[in-house]
Amino acid sequence: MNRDKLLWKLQNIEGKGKTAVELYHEISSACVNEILSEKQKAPARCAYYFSVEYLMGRMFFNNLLALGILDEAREIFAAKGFDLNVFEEVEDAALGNGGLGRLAACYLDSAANLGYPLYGFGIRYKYGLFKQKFVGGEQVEEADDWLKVWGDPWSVRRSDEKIEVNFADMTVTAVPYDMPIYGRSVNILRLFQAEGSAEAEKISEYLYPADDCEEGKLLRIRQEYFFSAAAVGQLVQKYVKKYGKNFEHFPEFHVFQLNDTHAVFAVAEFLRLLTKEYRLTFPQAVEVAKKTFNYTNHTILPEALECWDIKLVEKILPEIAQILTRLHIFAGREWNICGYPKPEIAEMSIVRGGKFSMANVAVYISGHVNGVAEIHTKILEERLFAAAYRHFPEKFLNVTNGVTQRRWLLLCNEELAKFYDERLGTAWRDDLSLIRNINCGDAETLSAFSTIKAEKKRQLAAYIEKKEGVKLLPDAIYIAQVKRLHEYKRQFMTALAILRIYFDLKAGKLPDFTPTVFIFGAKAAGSYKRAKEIILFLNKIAERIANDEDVNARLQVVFVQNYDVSYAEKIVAGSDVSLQVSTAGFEASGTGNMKLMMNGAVTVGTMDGANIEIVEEAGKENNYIFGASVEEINALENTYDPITFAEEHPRIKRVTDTLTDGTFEDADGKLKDLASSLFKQTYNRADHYYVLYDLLPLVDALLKVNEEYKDKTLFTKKQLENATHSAFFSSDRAIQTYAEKIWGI
Ligand code: 26Q
Repeated sequence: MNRDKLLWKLQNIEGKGKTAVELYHEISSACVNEILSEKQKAPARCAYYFSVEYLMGRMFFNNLLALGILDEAREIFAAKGFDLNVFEEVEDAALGNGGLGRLAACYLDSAANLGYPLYGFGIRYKYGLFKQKFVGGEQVEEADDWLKVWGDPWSVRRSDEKIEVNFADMTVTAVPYDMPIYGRSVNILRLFQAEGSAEAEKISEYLYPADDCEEGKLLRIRQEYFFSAAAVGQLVQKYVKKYGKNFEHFPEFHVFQLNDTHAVFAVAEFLRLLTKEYRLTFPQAVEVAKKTFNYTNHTILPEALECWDIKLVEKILPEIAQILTRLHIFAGREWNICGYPKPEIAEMSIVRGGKFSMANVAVYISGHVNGVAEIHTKILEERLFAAAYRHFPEKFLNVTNGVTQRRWLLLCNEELAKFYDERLGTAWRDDLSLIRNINCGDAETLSAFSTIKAEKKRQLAAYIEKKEGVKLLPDAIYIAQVKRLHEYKRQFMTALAILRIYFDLKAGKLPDFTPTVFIFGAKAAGSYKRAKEIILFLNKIAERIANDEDVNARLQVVFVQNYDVSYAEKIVAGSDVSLQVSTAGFEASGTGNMKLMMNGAVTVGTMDGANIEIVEEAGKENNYIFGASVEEINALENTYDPITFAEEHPRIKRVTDTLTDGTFEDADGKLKDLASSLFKQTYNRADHYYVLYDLLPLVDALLKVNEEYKDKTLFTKKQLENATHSAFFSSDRAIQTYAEKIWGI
């Protein structure tokens, strides 16, 4: 990339008389053209990432930063009387729900920066994740028409590379939109748009707004097959053109990574093409596939494990259903010959109870299967895929997640980046492990860090005031719980803990309480009733506390609307404390925990997901671990009775009673329903996620933070220890691991 030429081009963009949208397009297009003008030599072996979600966030600032022209561009346009910050209004590219989609975005960023050839495939949704508003404390969803105002100048439509995808009842054209990812190498994220009949176009209209699946949905199957088949079709076509029909060498040039089971139809399509179009025998095709595919699991929630009704698949994809059935028989025969016990074969089977188990397809075909944190991988090996692990232990490995320090530090906290620059030079930007060399015991260093944290808190408060119209308490501890809304993530438990603190404050039992602000951000899937009730409950608590003169100078709750990547950038930089309180064994990894840590928040968390590795890196003494471990939870399973438990703990009962005793207005019984999730068997057992069991330990942990925060130097040191020990959680490290251990690129 010719930086001077690009800057010169920007210099020559006429500012006068142009709208912000016009300028946005001119600047973005100049960058894209410059990036693409660079001729890339195609590497022999490439990795391909198959993901139904990419949560890219705002592209503009990140790309200018990657190009190394962000500061200059700001100056150039300031001189023309135009403030680039206007582009903070540009919509996020929110083509994902949460962790899994954002991880894909971080990985693309890291791969390009490290110069690894990693190409992404996915869907170009017309509408991204819904926009969220609160009306009377309740979540209201609105369509995310992200292209309407600002368009998408960071992508290039490639009509010349379109490809047809066939369903039994229609043919759909998949038109690629290529988004260059700039770094040491220029990689491409290729998102397919569905075109053709009105029915066909529906396929790429909406992102499924749930991060779990309750039942098989026809449109979801169409989406998954649509992009998987388009991607596989193109790669196979290109290979045949270049190397002919001998597929023996295909795995030398290609390695596929399945981001969860959402693209497992790619396996079936690959087998279909090789056997039906290129005349390989079925065993030959399976052999090639086994050398090509790899699978990452991101969840062990039973309701999120994809199992598609065979009848449903047969209806719209008869050939694919046939191939999966054949694979089922083929694998079964293989396992039988090896003499594996019947129950274990049943456990690993592709067809189970009239459904295709997509996870079992993935595990069978993949050369490598990985979990996303140590404890999660262990759970996969011991529970979810125990039989497969027993017979194919060599397939399994752990790759703990990571996040890109470019967006989650350089971009969102330039003050902290400068702090490192001044003390370490700039080499840490590409090798984050160097930040460990900061001396956390040095008084001047601590004071500088504390000044930065105070400034980021001030910026966050200003932003929240602008967006929500709420003035945050100054000089308070900022505690953030920001993530998708899910029962297992236990925002509900935090709500009850806040009520506990509220009652104690009111009763004068906490005379030395340091003012505290709880910041929540979360979207609930539109159909997830219970999650929406938790949002309502938290908003009611926020209102109650705000209106209570006894406590509102010391305690505050704010639930921000429309939490997204751009909001996250502000919150992770401006928080003191990171709440990661999932029921042990349920959060595969978490990545928000890493972003907050990188910006110097201490963790109040359970021994779950990557929290365990976070405290290993930064020290247990610098964080606040509480609650039941996986082993304890497992042991409780048959004995835990939340009703008795609450009766035995009046401090718990006092707060759960507020759901039913008229403390809060509840004409439509939503809070009553929440209470029943704790005390009655509903779709889960009573208090399935051990909210009450871990509640008082959470309150204690929060009060410990509150006490220790008073020693400013000590607390700042804890924060800095966390920030400077976050290098392991860089997605650069994660991508290096994938590249070396799985992809061989
Ligand atoms: C499946 C079928 C039908 C409709 C939707 C889905 C679906 C969609 C999204 C199922 C799951 C997801 C997303 C899962 C997810 O985001 N998991 C998170 O992945 C992160 C990255 O590895 C982890 O850090 C989190 O712990 C994990 O919850």
